[in-house]
Amino acid sequence: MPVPSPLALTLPTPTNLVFSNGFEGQVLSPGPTGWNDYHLDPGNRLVVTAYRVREGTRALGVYCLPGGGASKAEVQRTGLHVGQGQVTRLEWSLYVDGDPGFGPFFLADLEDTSYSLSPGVRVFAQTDDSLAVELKGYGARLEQPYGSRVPLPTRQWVDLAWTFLPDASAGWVTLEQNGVVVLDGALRTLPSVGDQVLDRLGVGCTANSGPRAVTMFVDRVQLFQ
Ligand SMILES: [Ca+2]
Repeated sequence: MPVPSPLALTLPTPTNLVFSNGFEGQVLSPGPTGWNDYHLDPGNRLVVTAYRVREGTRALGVYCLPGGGASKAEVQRTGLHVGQGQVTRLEWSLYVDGDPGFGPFFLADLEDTSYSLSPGVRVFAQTDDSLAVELKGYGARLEQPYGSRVPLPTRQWVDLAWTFLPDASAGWVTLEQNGVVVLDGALRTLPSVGDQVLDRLGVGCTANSGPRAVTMFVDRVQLFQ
């Protein structure tokens, strides 16, 4: 399997922590560190568990049935403000407890809830399990180049860091997988010109478009600006 050399990041790394949750305390809470909403479709499950943990004593367990773009099991943080030019970085860890070949599977998104269908940016595993980023509804997608794609490994914890410059015309995205830069390129990252603000973070199974049910674990979620 080809493994690309680490690249120099082209975006600055924001260090102001605006949200942090590792599923240790009261998970759903209106306070500054809690998840304040969730989306759970019938048959799917969200549980706080000590079974697999990246950090601390608890993590989020996610079970998500396949269902095109309609099957979700995610926790959400609303009331965020990710606007034009505000470089934003999401760090989180996940463990896909199953065989390779689970994609397409959507792992995290930041959306504008003030518009119909909540347009926004999202990280997903493609059919070959390599990670990509797209602007939902606009056909804008940044993929790893063929020949050097690094699949998201399964049955192990993976640390992800997604940094992006929100911009309706000149956006930029980097994605690090276990410290290796797997995406670094231009991508439109805001739905339209103007005062568009991405206000809701979702992590977990933000959509299972793959061939089978997926069990995964999520921990150590941090958002920087
Ligand atoms: Ca934890």
